[in-house]
Amino acid sequence: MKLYYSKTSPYARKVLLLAKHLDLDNDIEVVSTIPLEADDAFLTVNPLSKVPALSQAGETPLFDSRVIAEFLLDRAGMNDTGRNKTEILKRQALADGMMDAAVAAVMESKRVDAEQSAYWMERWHSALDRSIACLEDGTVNALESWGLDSIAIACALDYICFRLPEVAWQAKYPNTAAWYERVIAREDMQNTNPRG
Ligand SMILES: N[C@@H](CCC(=O)N[C@@H](CS)C(=O)NCC(=O)O)C(=O)O
Repeated sequence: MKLYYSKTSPYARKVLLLAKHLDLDNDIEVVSTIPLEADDAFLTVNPLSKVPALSQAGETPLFDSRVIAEFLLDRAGMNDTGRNKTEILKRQALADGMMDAAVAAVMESKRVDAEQSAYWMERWHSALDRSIACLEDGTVNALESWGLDSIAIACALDYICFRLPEVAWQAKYPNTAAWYERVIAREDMQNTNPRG
């Protein structure tokens, strides 16, 4: 399997960490990809021109990160069912939404000042603050072990620290900060550090 990957993409990091967690990473060749410079070969894998995407011989390619995560969990025979699964997917949705807001804010900040929207910046930053408040109010306590939901949340929080250090959420949300400090020290998180 080929995983089209960018080390600065929190969605791609989520998928790679999940594959490692499921012991499937040896089946995966990581293909470093810059989606904004996508060539025709990559566009046939993902017409949306986004990472991550996953291709396998004889199968249609898979995207986005949520679909790839389901595929990996099924392949490993480790997928949950029922209410437990719904809660895991909800926590992943929160994490992915945090990534969406953070990535959008980062992209907006790269536009020339006169073209930036203060309205959208405020909406994305407010969404981030409410989402971390939601983690602090209970979601972070519900993370029982390392798996899709905790991986997704760890990737989202670390992306905010990496790209939006001005958000400075740790002092306001100490339970979440303590959880983040624990998971960021993991070897797999260190090995997929997007910095540098
Ligand atoms: N919903 C998608 C989001 C993926 C995404 O937005 N990836 C970004 C990198 S962080 C990308 O490839 N952007 C290129 C573009 O938007 O053209 C997923 O979960 O995989």
